[in-house]
Amino acid sequence: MASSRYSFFALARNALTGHRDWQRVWRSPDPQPSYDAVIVGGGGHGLATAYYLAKEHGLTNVAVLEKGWLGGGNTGRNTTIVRSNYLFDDSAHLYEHALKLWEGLSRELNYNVMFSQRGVLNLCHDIHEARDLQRRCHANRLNGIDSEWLDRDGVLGFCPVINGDPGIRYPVYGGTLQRRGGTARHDAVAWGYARGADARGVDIIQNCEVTGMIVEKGRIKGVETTRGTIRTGKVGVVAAGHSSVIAAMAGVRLPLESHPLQALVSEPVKPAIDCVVMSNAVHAYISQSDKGELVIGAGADPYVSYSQRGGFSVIEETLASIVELFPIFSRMRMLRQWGGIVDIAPDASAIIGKTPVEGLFVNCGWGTGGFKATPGSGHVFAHTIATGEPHALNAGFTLERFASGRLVAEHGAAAVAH
Ligand code: FAD
Ligand code: PYC
Repeated sequence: MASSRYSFFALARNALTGHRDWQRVWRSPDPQPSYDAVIVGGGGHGLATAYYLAKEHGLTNVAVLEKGWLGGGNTGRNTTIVRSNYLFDDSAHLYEHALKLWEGLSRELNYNVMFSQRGVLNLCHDIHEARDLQRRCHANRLNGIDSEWLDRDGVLGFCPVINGDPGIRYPVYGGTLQRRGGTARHDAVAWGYARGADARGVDIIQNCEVTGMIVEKGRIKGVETTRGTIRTGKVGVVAAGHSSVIAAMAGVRLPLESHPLQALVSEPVKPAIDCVVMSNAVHAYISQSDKGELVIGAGADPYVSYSQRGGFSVIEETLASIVELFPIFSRMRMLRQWGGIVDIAPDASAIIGKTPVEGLFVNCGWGTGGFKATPGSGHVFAHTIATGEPHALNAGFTLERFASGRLVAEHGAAAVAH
């Protein structure tokens, strides 16, 4: 690793020379005519998949094809909440696997992903919600996942900027706390995995849109792209809100709906809230970024769309809830708002595995909550692609479950948005 003295002078020289000698962190190769495996989608999940394919399975003749720029999809648009407090065993194990990987990720990638375990507080506002949260808290603990039930005073003690007034529209009743949960730097995760994959020989190809699938006798044979045809026997589709569009190119129908999910940030202020607070009932959540901006999010827009903006009414309702729960923030000005397209499955859980087309694999359906899964998702999907068999941790997340009825109904744990 370069010394900090070298880094300082290199930084200064680059700043003064218009970045002429800036060292690229990954190569920018032209697509080859064929690869052993092709990953469609250069978000965190696709890049993590490529990284673990190379690192753990020795599969390095791999391309990641990204229609735009790395992390320009939901990876760069999300509000970076990481937690593993899901209800059912299958999900709890998968998200906890991811959380454990998060805990060592900066070291693993030698890249600071700024993972901050500041605690995630899930609020409830009445006894019915409290029973749901308590049930999930008990289930988490049975699965070895840290989770604490806090009554109203406990909540206000942990996060004093929350409004404790019992007269508000949704007074705080209590909540659960996962202390190991928190936030991470979204771009860094994509860049760290990209650098690690590239260093192991993976070709990362941006501005390369997949426009068609080549399927012969029920087997995947390659993909058509805006930069030519690429032959391969294995394709992993990791394209979030566009997964169903891409799978349809191979004749596979996925049970997904694509919805906009919005977020916004305020002007930066001094540290004011040192944890993450979420409330399903009022469709709002908040944390503070390292820059000082309040990071605020909403529920998914109720209609199907591919517009990365979202409707004003949704954000207006969310801000009304935030102002009621946090009167201290009522005079803050909002700086930026955006949306991402999330892929929502009927049971609010991911789909990771084979499809009816041999050699075609999907990793999608993460909906409003896949950022937290990024390392775990890439890790198990790489195993699935390399071996053709599910990893023990994604065996429950098959596409067939929508025919068999063995659903993993995580609407309650899937945060504010489903
Ligand atoms: P993406 O990052 O979207 O990557 C998919 C890539 O595929 C994109 O870069 C896209 O350009 C590319 N692509 C699409 N079509 C093609 C094509 N034809 N050819 C080539 N490439 C293509 N999750 C959490 O856990 N915590 C949160 O706090 C959280 N907050 C969120 C807030 C918002 C506003 C949004 C929108 C999402 C949030 N999520 C959150 C969900 C999370 O962002 C996603 O589940 C996760 O980032 C998905 O990662 P990905 O790599 O699968 O998808
Ligand atoms: O899954 O924790 C989550 C989440 C928070 C905001 C959007 N998704």
